[in-house]
Amino acid sequence: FASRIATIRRHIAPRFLSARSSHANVESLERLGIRIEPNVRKALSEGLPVVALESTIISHGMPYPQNLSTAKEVESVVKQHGATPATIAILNGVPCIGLTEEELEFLAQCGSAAAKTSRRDIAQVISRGVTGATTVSATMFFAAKAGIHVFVTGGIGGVHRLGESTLDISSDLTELGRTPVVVVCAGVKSILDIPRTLEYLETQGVTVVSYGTEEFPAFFTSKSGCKAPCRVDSPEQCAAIAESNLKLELQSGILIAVPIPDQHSAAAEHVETAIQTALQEMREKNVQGNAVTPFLLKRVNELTGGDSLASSILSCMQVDQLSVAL
Ligand code: PSU
Ligand code: MN
Repeated sequence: FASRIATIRRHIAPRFLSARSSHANVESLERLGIRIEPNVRKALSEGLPVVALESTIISHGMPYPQNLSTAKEVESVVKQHGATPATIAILNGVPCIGLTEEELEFLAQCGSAAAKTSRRDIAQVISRGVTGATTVSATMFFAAKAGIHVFVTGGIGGVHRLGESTLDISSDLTELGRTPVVVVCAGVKSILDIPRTLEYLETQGVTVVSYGTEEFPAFFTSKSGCKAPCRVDSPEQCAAIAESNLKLELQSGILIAVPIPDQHSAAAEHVETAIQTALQEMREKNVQGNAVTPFLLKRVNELTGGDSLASSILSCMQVDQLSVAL
């Protein structure tokens, strides 16, 4: 898969580049107080491919030091294939597009001391001058502002189990409905209600495609029991969808779900048992709001003896490769 990428990217990139020039104006971003890391600045100014990466997965999604090694490794996969990685975060009140190695390290050590920052939190985190790790929704917002069309992560947020009564629906889904960025991921974790997540994405007008499979993947495994609305089998097909979206200015996002390879998938039963236990503990401890997802990720990892974390890391690497091809 990796060996096809360089050639395919050469073929695809120019189509994206023509669309890219409509956005990014580095000076105007800097006037807004957004800091752009020099390598990203150069790539954006020259219209070269840039891949956005989120930072809540670093601060709240994985423990130290695996969070740091994964963050570095995904950046290096992006670089190896000729694109520039731009990890997005708010450091001491300054939104940053692209982080230095020291800044990645700082954020990884901050862990949950960094503010988990989704769209609703952006303004208050900046005004208080604190450090915020951006979720998928906030990362999409900044990526779009900078004219970055492709963003890669592990798992996105969704409709939580029992979301029909709690209304706990991730702002990642509404952001996908309003921001034209291609989000490449490994699907939606089964800590969430996957069928309702897909329903909600349809309501929001999000283009959802699965890569190389009929099913929408469930992150830890390639199977969720839910059929994806559309199947694609090549980076060219993904790029053609993105091109139509940009050309027509649909303004909504595209979700590309790449299943974890079967040999790496965690045993579904094992994960489901851990999820049930974690959900029970969550209710007992009355965990609510934006603490829910980090709590579940941490407990499922502990209860599966690190299996879920190992799958998470592998999934990140895998989806990374496709994002670079775009
Ligand atoms: N799912 C994961 N890993 C993560 C997250 C979700 O498997 O790290 C993070 C992402 O940053 C995502 C956020 O955008 O959690 C969603 O949080 P919430 O459910 O509170 O919207
Ligand atoms: Mn929520």
